[in-house]
Amino acid sequence: MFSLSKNTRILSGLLVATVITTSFAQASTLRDVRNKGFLACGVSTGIPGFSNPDNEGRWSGLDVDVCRAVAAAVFGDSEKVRYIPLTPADRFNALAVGEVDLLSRNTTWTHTRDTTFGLIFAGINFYDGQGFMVRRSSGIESAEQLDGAAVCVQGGTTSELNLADYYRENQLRYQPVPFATSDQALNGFMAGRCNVFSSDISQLYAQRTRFEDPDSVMILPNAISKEPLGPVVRQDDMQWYNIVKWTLYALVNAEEYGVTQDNVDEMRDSRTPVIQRMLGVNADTGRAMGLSSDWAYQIIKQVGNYGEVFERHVGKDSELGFERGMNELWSKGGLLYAPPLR
Ligand SMILES: N[C@@H](CCC(=O)N[C@@H](CS)C(=O)NCC(=O)O)C(=O)O
Repeated sequence: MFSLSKNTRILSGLLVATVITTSFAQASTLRDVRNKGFLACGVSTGIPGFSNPDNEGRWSGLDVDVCRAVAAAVFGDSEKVRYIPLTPADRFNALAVGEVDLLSRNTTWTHTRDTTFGLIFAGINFYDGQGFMVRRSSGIESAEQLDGAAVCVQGGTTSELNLADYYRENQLRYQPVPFATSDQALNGFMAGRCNVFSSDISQLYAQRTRFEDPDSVMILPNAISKEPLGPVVRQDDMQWYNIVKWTLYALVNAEEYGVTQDNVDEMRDSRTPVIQRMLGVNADTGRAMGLSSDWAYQIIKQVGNYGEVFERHVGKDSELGFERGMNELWSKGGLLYAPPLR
């Protein structure tokens, strides 16, 4: 029989061995990203306002700005991003196997995705819900009239799963018509393969801009689910998780403290301690994450604060025309609440 002390020695030896192996095995996405010189960011195959390429293949949108903000924090250069378009069905595997360093693509945070894929959500950059789009000529005005409808939807999404819940709960019948990409789903709807197109409401508004006559379709007032959308990383790298999480918080905190792309240089002279800390004046909030002290300054200078990003891509003067609603700061009645940078 082992004596207690021998047992303890063995245990502590095991513990040291485990610590050593795990620290050797510890993933460093930050190091890998810096070595290759760019951030591989997984985006959608094309959703206006969120992640969408122009005719020259330049990507823009609310989700793209999360990629750009992370690159600004990591490299001091928001341009060092390679965008990898991913369908809903491919996105999680692409992240899990390391094809992308970050998934930033209208992806709903759910329990299954957070706990069973080896992945973790770093936060929420858009609060959404699932809705329905119909042709105006259909005469349908509310979701309750959708009994027996053929519903175009993308496979591998929460939209597909929520539909099943919604119809079961309301004891209605429906015929799902699944598609792999948003283009295919939209074309299916346009070609009359279904009566309804169901997806996150933000994406329905985005898709509506692609109709020759956007007024020929309408989005029903019902929201049948909660869709908190946000960026996702691999679960094995807490440093990288913190970098992405605090990049989101920096965007939100900057808005809360009135720091904008235009005034960020003047704000370096601000006497407000929280702003000084945020911009790396007299404080270094970067070092513990492996970043330089001006990481948040670079985000704001190159990308802007959350409000600026929102207005630029999806706000009331953009093609999508959204009010801030739930995506407003907590101090103005919305849900955005970033922990303090200290
Ligand atoms: N938020 C939902 C739905 C996301 C989703 O992929 N929606 C479609 C709706 S149009 C889309 O973005 N497609 C873009 C693409 O296929 O690249 C989820 O995470 O499952």
